[in-house]
Amino acid sequence: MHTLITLVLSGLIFVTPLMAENIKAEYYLNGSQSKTKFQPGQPINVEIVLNDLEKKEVIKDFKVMHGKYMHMVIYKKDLSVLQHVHPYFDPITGRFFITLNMPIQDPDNQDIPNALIEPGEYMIMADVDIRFVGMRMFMQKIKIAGKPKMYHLMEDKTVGKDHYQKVFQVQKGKIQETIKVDFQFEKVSGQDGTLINFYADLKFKNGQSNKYNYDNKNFSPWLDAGGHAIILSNPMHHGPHDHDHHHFIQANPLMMKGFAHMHAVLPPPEVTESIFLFSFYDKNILRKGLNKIWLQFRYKNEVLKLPIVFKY
Ligand SMILES: [Cu+2]
Repeated sequence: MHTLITLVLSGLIFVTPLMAENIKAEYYLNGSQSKTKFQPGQPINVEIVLNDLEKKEVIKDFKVMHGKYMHMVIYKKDLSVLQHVHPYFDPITGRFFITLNMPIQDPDNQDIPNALIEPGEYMIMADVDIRFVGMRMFMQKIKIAGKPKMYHLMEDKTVGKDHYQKVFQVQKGKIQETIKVDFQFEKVSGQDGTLINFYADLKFKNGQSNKYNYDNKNFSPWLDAGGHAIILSNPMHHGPHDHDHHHFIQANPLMMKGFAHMHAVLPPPEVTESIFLFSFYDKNILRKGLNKIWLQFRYKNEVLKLPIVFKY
């Protein structure tokens, strides 16, 4: 079974000694707990400390998940921007930290330099796996000054039922590629939810010709997974208070409404196709209507981010 699903299930079955309500996250943005508005492109230092309110101490015992102690997703309210970064962890103080909008060479943090340059409202979601507690998510709103440009989600081109095709012109670091993504999903009903299988088939344009070929040998794992995918449901269709219910702490992050984070294995080198399978057990989590998925792969040592808007 998929790791994430296993984690959800184990989180539900075992009663953990430390309840989510007894954890308090402190977010410091440029050293302040109250300042949440910044200029576009200005360096923003994000620090997170998690407190165990029962023991009255900082939590320092985390488990590595997909190669990192913390995964951070930052998205603009209209879903036009999504950044996936990994704060650094100081085991002595228990402090997580990352500076956004700064040049950096870290291959696992390619989204840092231009993380917050567009004016608008953003949500920061930080995922951790606390030992003896489980996975938790802590959220913080942040605003980038200026007149925000709001984009409406537009469904991408369908070629069949729950089936999309999109061509991306990718220019990143040393690579310049035209990538055709064939994306489809199927729903498999279960007892207590629906298993959704998302298939992403990636082909690369062959020079000037109109041919697209598979290129399995140039994929490599990123953070212990062959592929990553993050889905956010269209927040615009729902009340602006939707997020306020989260109170910075999710009792079970994977049950968060309108959010999914999935992983896929690398297609084995002996097969010619590059089809990535992402599975998600949807217990009324994704909303009906438009959703946006960001597929992430490591290709020729660059981490690609390929977004598709689909109807769910
Ligand atoms: Cu991550």
